[in-house]
Amino acid sequence: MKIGGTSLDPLFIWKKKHSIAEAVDFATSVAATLARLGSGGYVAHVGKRPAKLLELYEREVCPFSRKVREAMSILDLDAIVHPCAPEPRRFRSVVEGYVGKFQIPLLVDPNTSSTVTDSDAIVRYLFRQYGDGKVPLALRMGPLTDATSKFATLLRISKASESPPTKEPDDLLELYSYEASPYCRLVRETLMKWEIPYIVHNVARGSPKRAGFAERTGKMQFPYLIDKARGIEMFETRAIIDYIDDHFGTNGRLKAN
Ligand SMILES: N[C@@H](CCC(=O)N[C@@H](CS)C(=O)NCC(=O)O)C(=O)O
Repeated sequence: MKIGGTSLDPLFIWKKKHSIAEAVDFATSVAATLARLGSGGYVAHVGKRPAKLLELYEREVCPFSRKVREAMSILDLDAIVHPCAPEPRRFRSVVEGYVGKFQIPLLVDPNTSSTVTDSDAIVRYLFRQYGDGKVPLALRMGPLTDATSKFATLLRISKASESPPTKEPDDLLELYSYEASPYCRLVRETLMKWEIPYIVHNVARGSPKRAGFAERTGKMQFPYLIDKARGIEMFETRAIIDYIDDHFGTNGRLKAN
């Protein structure tokens, strides 16, 4: 079943008469992408593909996690994402088990039995393992990379406040997304808020996955959410956020006991 599905329109928030707060929310998401000069918007250097899905423990409002997400978009890598809210509950002990303390981003690569911490080390690892070894300029400018990533994160700091308890969902959602998309960011922030793990299919411009996606869904528009357990597939950022809130948030099925 498909829900949502009007064509991509940058003014959809206005046209659907959502609040000014939502329009500002979208504007700061655009600004966050611009602050990083669109890094994570285009695929490059696609190398060896991992046979098993990578696993990433991260936080949408973490400047170091952002660098890793950009790298994964550039390398067209899919992953199981374990989003950790600002007050992490669900994955805190898992990360502590791997690292010895809570620190994100954390990459677990079952293909090489590697566990990598520290964003720069993870970025280098990903380009070495799944690219041509060359880290793009936007991700290897040291303090400047960190400063712009922190600025982009600051623009979205309003998303760093809430961390409500939820129950673990039964099945992994799947999200077609890429780091530089201001629309996709809003959905990922919602998944972070509820700490809902999901499979991310990164589909930045130039992704070899895009042709198959358009053939399957009838158009090229992201984000796109798949909830296999409920037979749901949907376009449209606002519809996806409402769906996640309704089915997985504390107002929905995952309401904490
Ligand atoms: N040098 C590390 C720094 C990572 C870092 O400081 N991560 C923060 C989140 S942005 C963290 O894990 N803080 C612990 C916490 O949130 O409890 C890197 O580049 O990955």
